[in-house]
Amino acid sequence: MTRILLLGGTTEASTLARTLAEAGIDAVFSYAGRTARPVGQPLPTRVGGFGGAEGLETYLNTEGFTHVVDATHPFAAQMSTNAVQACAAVAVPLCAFERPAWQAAEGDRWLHTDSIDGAVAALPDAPARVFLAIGKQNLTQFAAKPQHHYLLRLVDEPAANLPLPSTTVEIARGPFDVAGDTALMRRHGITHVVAKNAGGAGAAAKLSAARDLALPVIMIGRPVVPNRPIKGSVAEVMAWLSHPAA
Ligand code: 3Y8
Ligand code: NAP
Repeated sequence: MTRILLLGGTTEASTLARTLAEAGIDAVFSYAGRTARPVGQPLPTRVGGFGGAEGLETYLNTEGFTHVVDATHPFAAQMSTNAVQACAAVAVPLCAFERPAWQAAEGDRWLHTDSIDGAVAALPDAPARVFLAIGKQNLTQFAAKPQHHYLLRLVDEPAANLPLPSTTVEIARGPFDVAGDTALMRRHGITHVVAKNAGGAGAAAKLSAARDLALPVIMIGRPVVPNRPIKGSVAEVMAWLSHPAA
């Protein structure tokens, strides 16, 4: 009997969850518990880590899952790595549901880097006004360049005080739109944008806004994760679920 563990936390995961629920397929949606009030899902939902690859292995066994779909964010490298390890150990088929990386288009002014530290290094020395749209887990590295004013977009109000001296905090969950991001960047006189190459539509608005405003974007490339089959659409995932060997 099919029973699916859906590792979520992205727009793609929410879309797949709706399809699985509508098809009446037995599935569990999983959040890490990063945000205070994650969006509700139409599937039974668990929140919190599994306790590493070993914890996930135990969970897969005790809960009798027949498939795992990793629809986490491309930067959730630890979760994806653990899923590859745990699924191999218990011989449960795994596929990723992942959106392609964004590609620079005509008129884009992207500076590519492959790490957060690379993004810090790519910022100018002269004081700038930086839209740091990478969430809150990697802010500390930017304290190396305190001369800039940072516009931070976070999902929840920051609990502790921020590691940066000059900031404006925008609390928003996304998905975002171009008009909203353009107005936001104009309002704050933004001169540079820092983004993770999340792909997908949920966070692409700031890139279109940057192009329209002729602003440079420091684009952080995706971390490497171990190989597993990658599906690019709900239909491909549903087909894989019927024949996981494919
Ligand atoms: C907890 C679930 C949906 C999901 C929406 C997508 C779209 C908006 C783009 C910007 C970039 C950022 C951040 C972002 C995006 C969607 C999607 C996506 C980027 C939620 C969610 C959870 C998280 C975790 C959160 C991280 C943070 C990253 C904010 C829910 C809203 C910046 C990544 O406060 C924290 O600790 C936040 C942590 C991981 C990255 C970071 O390092 O801080 N996402 N985001 C998931 C869980 O607990 O398992 O709360 O409802 C999901 C979404 N985030 O259903 O439509 O699919 O990409 N999320 C980045 O790309 O740089 C925002 O502001 O332009
Ligand atoms: P990560 O660094 O790859 O994972 C760190 C630990 O968090 C994992 O080892 C696991 O804990 C737990 N975890 C991560 N995703 C989980 C999930 N869906 N269900 C249960 N446990 C999970 O992950 P992250 O980058 O912090 O991302 C956390 C969540 O935010 C994910 O759902 C991801 O899809 C979402 N998200 C992340 C980003 C981003 O920029 N990283 C952007 C948008 C959304 P254990 O080791 O204890 O099992």
